[in-house]
Amino acid sequence: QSIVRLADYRPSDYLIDRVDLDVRLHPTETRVTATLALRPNPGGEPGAPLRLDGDELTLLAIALDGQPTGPGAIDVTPRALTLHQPPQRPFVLEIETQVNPSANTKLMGLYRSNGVYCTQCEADGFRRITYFLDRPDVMAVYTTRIEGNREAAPVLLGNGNLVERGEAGPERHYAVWHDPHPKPAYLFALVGGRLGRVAARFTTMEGRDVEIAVYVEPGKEGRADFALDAVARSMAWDERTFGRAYDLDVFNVVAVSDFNMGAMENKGLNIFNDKYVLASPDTATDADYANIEAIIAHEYFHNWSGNRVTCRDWFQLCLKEGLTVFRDQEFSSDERSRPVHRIAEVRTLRARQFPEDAGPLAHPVRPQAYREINNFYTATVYEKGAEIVRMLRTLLGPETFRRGMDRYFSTCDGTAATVEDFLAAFAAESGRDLATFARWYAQAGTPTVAVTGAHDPAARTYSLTFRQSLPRIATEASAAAAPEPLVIPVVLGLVAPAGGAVAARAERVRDGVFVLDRAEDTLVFTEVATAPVPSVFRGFSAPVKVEHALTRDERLALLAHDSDAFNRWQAAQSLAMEVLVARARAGAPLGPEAGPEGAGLTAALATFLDAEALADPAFAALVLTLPGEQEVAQAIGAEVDPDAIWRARQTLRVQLGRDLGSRLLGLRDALAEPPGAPFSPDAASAGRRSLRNAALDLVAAADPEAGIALAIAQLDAAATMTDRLAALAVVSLVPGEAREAALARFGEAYRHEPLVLDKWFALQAMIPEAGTLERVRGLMRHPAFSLGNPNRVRSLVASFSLNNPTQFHRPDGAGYDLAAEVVLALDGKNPQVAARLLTAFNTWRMVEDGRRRRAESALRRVAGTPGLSPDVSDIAGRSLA
Ligand code: BAL
Ligand code: ZN
Repeated sequence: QSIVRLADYRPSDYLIDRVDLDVRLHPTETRVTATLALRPNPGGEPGAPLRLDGDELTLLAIALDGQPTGPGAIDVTPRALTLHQPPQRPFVLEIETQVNPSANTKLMGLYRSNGVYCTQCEADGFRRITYFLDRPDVMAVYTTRIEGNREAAPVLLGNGNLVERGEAGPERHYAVWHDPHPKPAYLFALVGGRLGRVAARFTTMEGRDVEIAVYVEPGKEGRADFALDAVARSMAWDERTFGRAYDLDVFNVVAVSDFNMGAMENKGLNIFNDKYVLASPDTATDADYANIEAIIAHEYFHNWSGNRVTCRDWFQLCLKEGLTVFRDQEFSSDERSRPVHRIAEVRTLRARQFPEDAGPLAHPVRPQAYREINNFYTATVYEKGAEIVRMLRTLLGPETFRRGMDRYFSTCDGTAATVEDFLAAFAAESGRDLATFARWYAQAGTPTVAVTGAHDPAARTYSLTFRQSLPRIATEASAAAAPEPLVIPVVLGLVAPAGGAVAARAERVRDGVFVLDRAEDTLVFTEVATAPVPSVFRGFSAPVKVEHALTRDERLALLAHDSDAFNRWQAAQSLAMEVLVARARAGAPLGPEAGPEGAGLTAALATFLDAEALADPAFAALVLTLPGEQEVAQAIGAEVDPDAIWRARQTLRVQLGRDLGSRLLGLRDALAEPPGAPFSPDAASAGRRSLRNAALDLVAAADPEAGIALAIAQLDAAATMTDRLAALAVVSLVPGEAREAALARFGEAYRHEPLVLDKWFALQAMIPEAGTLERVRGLMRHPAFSLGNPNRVRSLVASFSLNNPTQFHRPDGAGYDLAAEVVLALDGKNPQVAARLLTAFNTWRMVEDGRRRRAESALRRVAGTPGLSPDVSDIAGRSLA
């Protein structure tokens, strides 16, 4: 497995201007004729051989300018077709290949999902359809003729606009699609199958009449309306917010049930994991609705940030992904509640990206080298990539940022761009040198910023000193270089301990932003008569760990009085984190009391709930939610005992439930939906449900008997999947017959609903009890489970490995063994999903010695297995390095 380095980038020696594809769909013998209009690239090496990528293709025929190629003119290996002496003028290659969609378990290239033909080409799946220059800087105009059986594939979809359709013999028909926008091969897509459809029309700000359609399994059309509406809202938002209009006459979304990713932004033909399309109150939770809306928006927004402007090479993946995550986060914030969404974003970042950045798989947002690009669709590229764009907006201000975006889109439209092109647009609009800011793209690891404050009553000044430190991280591309200081925007303010803002001034704070761009810096506020409480990194203005030694009273003041909702939430989290870390470090047993600090927290939460819970239930639910076990593990950092963390968290949950119990029950009643109230997935309704269910969860932690009775009543009466699943989650934490009966009833009720069974699998896989491992093994034999379906694997095995720390990290190593066994069983079928599962071992070096040795031995067993895929061998190798 060879290493690919950014430093070795060279333009392609040849370009492809036009691609005419003729795809004759057949379950096992699909034939693809590709007619490629090629020419030497003036920027390439004259006379170089033409090497086309291929993967698991059967070559049937090849012709150069209409003539068969002579003996010795080409070489064909499993991974390439080489034309030794290509003409040094424009020429046409016609290549006929055969593929077997039914045998394609990797779900890359052309495959069948529940009988529907579909494709996935990012990053390098197009080479599994035909031989091609499968790299994103080769952009061509595609015309695709798709032919299929009329009964099995009445719907035939391609990129672009439909230009022709007709009969192709007694049983077959065809459709021709033309996409006028040049695109890289990774954005190619086709679909053929029996599908239901919902559709609407959207008129763009440029006056284009667009037909939007969502295709789903027949009979599930009623579950596609929310996704359809989300497409229209996304189109309108991108026009309003970024001035970007859609550019084809149709926009199609197709939901399939076997999909490696969440969704894919193919030009004009987005293909989705059906989990992120199908929604009904009975089958989807509020979280599902929010995810569907966000992912529909994300894929749609790629039409500009990804498709119209694409990436020069895969090292630039963050250019489209980080930017598009930022755009979808902004969309969700505008459509829902901005502070609540920001907290959700940060929780995801801390739960997924921070551990990645602290473990053996750490890499810069723009990696310098890779062995397998599929392993770089990571939280770092996506989520930290989005944080970089957000920081840029904070540093430049919203107006300059928007002008920079306009310039980026207009100067790079139709090109395959780089991070440098992106930053150049903002540098040009702002007149600022962004070279130092660019370090965010190059340096791995989460920075820590230590903050100390000092009040000088005589001088009436308040000074804040910031000290940034960065981990030194070696990657495959480079030894650990000494990291250089980053440009860190600190949004901040001063809060009076009894409430109200402090009207202090500091010269270097502009619009509430201080820019920390050296290792250490001190900011001085003047006219500060009494000691304030500093509120720093408001809105989580930079993806850093903040070490801020505030007293408990200062944190309580922020929780009560900060004008920044994020920092109010953060104050509650920090108070809880101190309790959790102290108890976990001490290895404290399960107990009724989390100590005096816990009591202080519950008292503050009582005041908060009384004053504000009913006004903003979604925010209140987040304030009540304790930091997750993985986040506590990160805070402890080394020699982690996951059982001690679970006990600490459980003890504090019990204390919150007990001390706040009557309030929580009161809120639950006050927020109850009137019987027969119509369902709405909007943020306000979802927020009420989330607080009711957070309340139930804590009440049940303190009093399992009462909790399970309430939960079973809720389970029976629930009108939504949100309430039903939340109740089942509460029941699942209390061992006994009631739990088993409730689980069995739920499994039986939804036995024909795979996406609901996924929730049921996940919930059981996350039970923090010793019996869970056997339960997971048992569920792997459930008729609805299949290693062939990525959603099933993620629900059951990934939920166990990634979201059940006490059981994955069982002291006897059986959790590691299970994960390793599934990785190996899956690798031959679907290496991408297997490799993703193996990343569960990312934190193995952090756990205490006994577990660490067992995790290492499971990892070594995987790494030493002959015939591993490049995907799994890459993750195993880097995890052990
Ligand atoms: N491009 C892969 C799926 C996504 O991030 O949109
Ligand atoms: Zn994306």
